[in-house]
Amino acid sequence: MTLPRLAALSLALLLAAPTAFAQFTLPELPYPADALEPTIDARTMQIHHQNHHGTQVTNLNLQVAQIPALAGLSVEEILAQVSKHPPAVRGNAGGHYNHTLFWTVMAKPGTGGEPSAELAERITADFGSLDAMKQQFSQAAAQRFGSGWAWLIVKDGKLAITSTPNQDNPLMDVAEVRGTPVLGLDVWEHAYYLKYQYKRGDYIGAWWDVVNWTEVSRRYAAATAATGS
Ligand code: MN3
Repeated sequence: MTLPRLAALSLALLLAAPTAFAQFTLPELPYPADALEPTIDARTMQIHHQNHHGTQVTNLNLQVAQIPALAGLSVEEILAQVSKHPPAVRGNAGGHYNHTLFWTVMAKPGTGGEPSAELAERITADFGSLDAMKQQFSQAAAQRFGSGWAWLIVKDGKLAITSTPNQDNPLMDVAEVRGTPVLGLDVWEHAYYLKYQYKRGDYIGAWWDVVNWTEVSRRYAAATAATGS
């Protein structure tokens, strides 16, 4: 290879390097991949994080490179106007937001704490009790047909439970019920199939052991402060 050609190739590689100027990056898991065992096995966490979420981040950056209107926007800003963009933006921006939240609202069994006083009070006011909220949330997760998510959201200063198909979420302008998620559960088969196979209900029931209530409480406080309610 001649020197000018080598230089041209190097320049092309430099310009094409997706990591150099990536708008979005795959966050590290906030704990080791085996931290959620026995509820969620390490292999599921590794594949889920590196391959599923990782691919969504890569594909979201490819979309951003092709659509100038997305440059410099946060993922939340993209979700708020997602109806204006191709389905690939909806799936990948949704997937990136959803998984980023999902990793943070889980913790090693026995370390997730309890809902803050403010959150506990709101849960009692809106659902009657924590157990009643869990039951309603679990039902939403179990009844989501096919792939999707269950959510606990702040909407007009109150808590509500909803579910979305695919990688949709309540921040999207296309969502049936809109609000700010404080807790989300991935019920795609890739989230549980290695350990639970077809038994989604067992996965949902076990999952409460790894909920990080400290983080859910922090998100609740942020969501209510942001809406002034
Ligand atoms: Mn997933």
